[in-house]
Amino acid sequence: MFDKIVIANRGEIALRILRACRELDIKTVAVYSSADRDLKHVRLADEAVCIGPPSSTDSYLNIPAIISAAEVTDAEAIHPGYGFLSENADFSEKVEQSGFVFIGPKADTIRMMGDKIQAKKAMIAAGIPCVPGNGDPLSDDKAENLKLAHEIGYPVIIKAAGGGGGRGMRVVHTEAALINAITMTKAEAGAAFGNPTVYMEKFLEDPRHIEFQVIADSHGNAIHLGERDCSMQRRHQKVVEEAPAPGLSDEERDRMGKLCAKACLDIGYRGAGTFEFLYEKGQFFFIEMNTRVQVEHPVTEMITGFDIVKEQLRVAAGEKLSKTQDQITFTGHAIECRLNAEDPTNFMPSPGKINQFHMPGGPGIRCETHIYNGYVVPPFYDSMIGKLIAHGEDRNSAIARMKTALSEMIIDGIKTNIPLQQDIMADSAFALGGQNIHYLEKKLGLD
Ligand code: MV4
Repeated sequence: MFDKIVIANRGEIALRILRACRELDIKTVAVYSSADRDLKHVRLADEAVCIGPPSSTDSYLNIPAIISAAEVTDAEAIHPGYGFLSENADFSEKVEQSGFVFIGPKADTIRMMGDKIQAKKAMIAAGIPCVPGNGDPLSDDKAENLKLAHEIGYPVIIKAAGGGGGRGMRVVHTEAALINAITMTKAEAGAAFGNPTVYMEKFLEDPRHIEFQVIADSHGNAIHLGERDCSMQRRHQKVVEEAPAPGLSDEERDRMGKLCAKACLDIGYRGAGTFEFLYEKGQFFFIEMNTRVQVEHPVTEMITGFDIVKEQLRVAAGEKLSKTQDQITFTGHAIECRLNAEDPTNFMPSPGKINQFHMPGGPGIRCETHIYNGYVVPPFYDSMIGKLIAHGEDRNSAIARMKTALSEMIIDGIKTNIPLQQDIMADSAFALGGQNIHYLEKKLGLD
């Protein structure tokens, strides 16, 4: 196992990684921007290195500064968390070229999954069901594109190969709108991602977002940890996640999970990863693969008892997976509410000083946050300040525990989305489970 690693992130996930390191007796180096001196994990880390000014570009995205921090502290590996450099293939490559271990997949894998066309091709080859549409780059031949859209059937969606997470896509409902939509999406993709390549898919009108968690070692072993339903989202930001997905049968979980684990072996995957699917009328359609640990990983940990972050560290250090597929079991139901420093009505960020913080507790409650009394939420980064996770023997019990915990929690001094989360937990359609990706935006009157 590693002796010392650099945590190249901030906030709750940096603290989560630090805790995993402590359990495994790994020393930690926190790297932080000058706006983040008072972060909880910076205080708790064995060593801390300031890597630049507040702007992410100059600190958490500053590759030479982070690698230098690893060099001066004599660390062995770098954990990128989520966001920032976590899915940057050039970072992963430079980390490894500098003699450190990147805690994640190989640079080539990250690069392949970052190109949505290459990712789709790899998944088709691995037998993963994909959205109708061949995944070939669109040519400039208008007649050919019209023919393709006709074959797929309207509505279709034009997606940028360099996009993802909701960026660089356009829905087309009629033949008359197709050619212009392709031209526009290409131009935007070229400007935004430096790659004008686009492809065409059938547009699924009201799917759910269900994703499978996998983890693989470098000895030819891969397992799945079941799925999460992340359909409660607003503007491509997840708000509530849960596991298992309401209504999914054990047989479907087993079948899809095993297909994902097998695909990991086919593509030579290493580390934790997520296969994202759209789920409509009982069918799964692959859209993207995430090559990092995800914000919502705790709901999977709660129903499996499997520590995903510790396992990331183990497999990155060259150890074999600590469990086989047969040893993974699913118990009860877990729900995660993201906690954001924002106005719950207009979603404007609400940074500032936390005058009072009371963490909820009780059976099945887990609170992942770096905030504390007197902590000042800086204005420079994402507004997520933590996550509240509730586990129960079934979905209703998890919701009841979440409601209790939300009502106990006090975050004073800044605005938070706790009232919105309470509203969702009390929603009668949410109580039924299985709402689609448009439900929350419709409820909020944005549609
Ligand atoms: C789609 C789709 C419908 N049909 N692809 C959005 C984010 C990116 N991961 C892919 N996205 C979508 N791709 C086809 N063929 C609808 C979405 C989509 C979406 C997907 C997941 C979660 C939330 C979403 C919100 C709007 C659109």
